[in-house]
Amino acid sequence: MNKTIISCAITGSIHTPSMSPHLPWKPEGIAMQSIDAAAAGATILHLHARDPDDGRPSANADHFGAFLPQIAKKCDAVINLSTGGSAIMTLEDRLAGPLRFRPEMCSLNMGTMNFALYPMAEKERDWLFDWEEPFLRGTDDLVFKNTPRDIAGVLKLMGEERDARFEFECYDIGHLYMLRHFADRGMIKAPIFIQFVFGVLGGMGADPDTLDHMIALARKLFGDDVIFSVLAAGRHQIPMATFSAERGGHVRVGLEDNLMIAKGVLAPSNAAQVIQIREIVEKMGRSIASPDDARAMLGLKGRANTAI
Ligand code: KMH
Ligand code: ZN
Repeated sequence: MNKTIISCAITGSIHTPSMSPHLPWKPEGIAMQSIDAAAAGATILHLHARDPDDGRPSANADHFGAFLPQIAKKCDAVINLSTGGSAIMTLEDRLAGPLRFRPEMCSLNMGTMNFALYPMAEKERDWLFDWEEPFLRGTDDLVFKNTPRDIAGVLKLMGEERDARFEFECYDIGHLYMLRHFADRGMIKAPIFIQFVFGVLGGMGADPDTLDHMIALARKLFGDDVIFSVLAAGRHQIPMATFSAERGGHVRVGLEDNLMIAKGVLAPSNAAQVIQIREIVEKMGRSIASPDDARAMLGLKGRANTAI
């Protein structure tokens, strides 16, 4: 199918409220920006929760519940809930929202790793909330824990028992081999949707040669079962997404991964980034996958089978 899936990651757990006034962290803002991103062409909405009082990363199911019904009412985009949450959370915490809402998709991070955000604390800023600077600085000694037992647990609870399909987040070569290991254990259904993640300090750097290697390796390990997409942090977001689309892959944008729209210019919204990549993809002669196209391509169970 000559169609490109645009995922949009609306808020995440990396950036903090002081970094951009456009980063949505209140439930109304997360809902509004999600609906607008879908209207702009986002096929999949990748969602994290935030504490409505101060924007800190949250995995509280009630915090998800404060925006998911509004989104579901106003758009048909595929809702993909993070099981990565934030590296400061336990896996049990991270699963609260996905367990309650049984989404069509959820993310699954394929390895334990460093997830270092502390360079972002170096920029001079007026911090809006007390938690932000220590949160970022503390990531110099933080492990993002995704052991084989953790991964197996998510596959069982969300995949086997709740029929969700996955955005397999692979930040390194070893993560592809871990994915192969779980395929060999019979725990993964094809098609396998891999999100190559570039530019996180602790994972692979944003380099087109590395992307080519990852694509070749994924095809070697999974053959035709693989469908790949690319996200890259910060200024690499659009260039790496473009490389992905040029290679027949899919793309992810959104303020979770990048706050800018051009050098030195904050993105006014998630939708603005969706429009930016959409125009690039359409100029290549590709069209954007609708949510139902993505459901067919990825074998999703459908919105009606969720608890959203
Ligand atoms: N923010 C991305 C680099 C997840 O939600 O499971 C990683 C991510 C993880 O999206
Ligand atoms: Zn995420």
